[in-house]
Amino acid sequence: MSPKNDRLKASALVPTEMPSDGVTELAFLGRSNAGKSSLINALTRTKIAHVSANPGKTQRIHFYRMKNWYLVDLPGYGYAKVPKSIREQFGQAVEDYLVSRQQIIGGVLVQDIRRDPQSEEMTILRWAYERNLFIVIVGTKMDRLNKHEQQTRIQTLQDAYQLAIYPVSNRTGEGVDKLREVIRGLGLTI
Ligand SMILES: Nc1nc2c(ncn2[C@@H]2O[C@H](COP(=O)(O)OP(=O)(O)OP(=O)(O)O)[C@@H](O)[C@H]2O)c(=O)[nH]1
Ligand SMILES: [Mg+2]
Repeated sequence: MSPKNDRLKASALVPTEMPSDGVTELAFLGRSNAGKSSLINALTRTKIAHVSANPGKTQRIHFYRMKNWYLVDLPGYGYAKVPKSIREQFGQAVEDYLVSRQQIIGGVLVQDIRRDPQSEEMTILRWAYERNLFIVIVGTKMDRLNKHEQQTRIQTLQDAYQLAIYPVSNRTGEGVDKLREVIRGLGLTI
């Protein structure tokens, strides 16, 4: 195993492949290509998560070992070029994980700041609310917009989600410190 992956505890599709030590988990989820893996690397100041120009790359649930928790990188959904049968398998894996995993305390819903939420995002919020999970919404790729567009998009997404949006750029690092503080506020060391 390469050194950059020494924090990878498990790569799973079904519960039997997931860690069974009961350690708290915080999951990163969102549409394929939204910037989940890039955000994980920016937050952890590592290159643990694989970033690719080809969407749909993260095809299993990855558990990364942090000090007192597991950071969970869920497969991105909604990428049309991934065959339908495989897409459904990922979707099912994400749903099963969110609906039944006991160790999870919350999710970081990663969303390209330029896109509007769709039914998948609203479904994820509903699953989270049903279980009283903590949810933080992160708007990525802020560097792609000018200042005026940034303000407009943040407001639009806040109205759509009825939640605060944490804007970030994984490229410039803008907003990443603030999000790290939110995670620390959950008692998770990062
Ligand atoms: N400009 C810019 N590009 C970004 C940002 N975050 C991610 N990207 C780019 O967006 C593409 C997808 O990023 P990933 O981090 O692999 O996205 P992902 O959500 O993990 O994608 P899947 O694993 O396919 O679900 C890559 O080309 C990244 O370099 C950002 O904040 N700004
Ligand atoms: Mg990824």
